[in-house]
Amino acid sequence: MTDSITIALSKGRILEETLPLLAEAGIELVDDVKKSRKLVFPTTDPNVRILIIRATDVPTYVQYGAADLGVTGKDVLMEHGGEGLYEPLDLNISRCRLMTAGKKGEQPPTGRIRVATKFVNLARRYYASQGRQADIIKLYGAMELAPILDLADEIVDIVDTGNTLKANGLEPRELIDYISSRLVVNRASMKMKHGQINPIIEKMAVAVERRRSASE
Ligand code: PRT
Ligand code: MG
Repeated sequence: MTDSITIALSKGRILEETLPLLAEAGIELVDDVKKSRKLVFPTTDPNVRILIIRATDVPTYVQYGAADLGVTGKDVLMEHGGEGLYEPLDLNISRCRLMTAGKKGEQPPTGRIRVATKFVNLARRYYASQGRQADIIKLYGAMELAPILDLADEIVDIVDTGNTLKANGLEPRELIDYISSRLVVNRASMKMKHGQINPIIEKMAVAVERRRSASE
């Protein structure tokens, strides 16, 4: 029996960098996602469909089995907590760093610190691990504004080139972690649909490894 497989992806860099890897596993989109308002897309494999959802929703869809597989940033995964998920493969794509940042040339306060971020769980754990008392302020975007407007002493955000911080008068402080996107699999699907999911993981792993050695 062949089960149907649902893969959750998000628009933007993750979609763009994941599609070539899926293609090597024989899974390609039939429609042009950019021109469509649909959220569910068929692929060249009649048993596989792709969902396009918000990046932060990907672990949730996979956790509850609404999708069998998903691709998500390690940052999003750390914030979600990873409950109900296997993380079998580092895809080595959408790489960046998770950092604290503050106003350029300014020292962080020695006592209690106010931190603005969209990664509230992750930030709470990080400051606790450093033995620092932190008040975490949840924002949904434009974190860079918070220190400038004295909403917070520091932010926790993704940094790639550092240009966004710089353009807003901020500078990176501490590295929390190196980030890349991961393949995640629903725990029950991994058991029940093993025969279909395993070959996808293996073929994607081969594609990732080939890229890694080509870039050395
Ligand atoms: O955009 P949306 O709100 O829909 O969701 P999202 O921001 O979670 O999704 P998306 O597609 O922007 O990012 C998906 C994943 O890509 C993230 O979860 C990260 O794991 C990874 N990634 C890699 C990045 C970046 N690089 C990145 N540069 N995610 C975000 N950025 C943003 C960052 O937030 C900051 O505003 O780019 C800015 C920093 O870039 P530099 O080059 O100026 O430092
Ligand atoms: Mg974004």
